[in-house]
Amino acid sequence: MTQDTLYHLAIDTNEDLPKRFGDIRFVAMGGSAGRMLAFAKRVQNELMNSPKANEYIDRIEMNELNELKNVSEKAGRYCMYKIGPVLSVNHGMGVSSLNILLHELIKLLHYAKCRNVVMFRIGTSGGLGVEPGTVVISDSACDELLDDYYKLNIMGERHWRPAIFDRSLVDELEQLSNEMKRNYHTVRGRTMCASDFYETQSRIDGAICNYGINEKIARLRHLVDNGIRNIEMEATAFASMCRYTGIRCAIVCCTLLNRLDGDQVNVDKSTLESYQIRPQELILAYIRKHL
Ligand code: R2B
Ligand code: URA
Repeated sequence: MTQDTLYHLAIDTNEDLPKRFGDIRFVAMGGSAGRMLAFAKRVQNELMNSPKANEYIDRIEMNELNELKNVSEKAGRYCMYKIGPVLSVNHGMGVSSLNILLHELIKLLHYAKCRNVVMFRIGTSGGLGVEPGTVVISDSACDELLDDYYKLNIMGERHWRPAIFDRSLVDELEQLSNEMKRNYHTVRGRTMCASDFYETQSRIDGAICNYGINEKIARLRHLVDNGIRNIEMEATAFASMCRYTGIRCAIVCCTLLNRLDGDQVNVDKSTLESYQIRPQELILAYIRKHL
């Protein structure tokens, strides 16, 4: 389009997008705004300590207070930071929120004439049969019916779009994580994308629940038997939208609990923070390697 408003990002094509965003090579996203600001600061620190710091310094968007600038602040929906070749942005919770962001982000990258961009989701999830704090690198994504597709109703018709990840990227992340010094497990596995946090994730602690604990455990074991290692709420949309538009992508999530042991997320704040840093460390290692 010759004129386009990326409404939820508060960006439009009236400005020189190739000049401002044309150097983007890595996009990292995760649900929470705070986590993506924290990641942006880690990237800033990494770039400022790299041999090419001089090159990057003018490519980091700062506000009047000399802090990282939320370039989408005016829209009041997502927080987005530009740190040299890296965009760090939060996608909110669930497929619908992620879908809106991806449409506008992919258009932004197109208008800015970016090439060979890699996208990551660094998220949280519920683990299945893994110790809390384990990191899962998704090698496939399915919905609650165990179909490896993102299903969309478009123009009155059901569309099934394959939710497939780039195998070479998954292999590389697995290899990188094996080389990292760490005191937690990292596994590769299938990720189930649910459309809510409670009933479609087989929880029994929601406001509405029509099954008991035995049915819940049987269901979760069935998921484990089908290779599923974690449950979250964005994977099928992320994998399929990136694949459809030719963008390499990967999802790395920490697990906050083992769902076979319970439903409540009640880890203390510092433990939670230490878990959430784990996927960030891996993606930062990838970016460092490819800078
Ligand atoms: C993981 O955590 C969020 C729900 O708590 C959701 O965005 C997801 O995928
Ligand atoms: N996010 C989810 O979607 N599920 C969990 O159990 C934990 C985090």
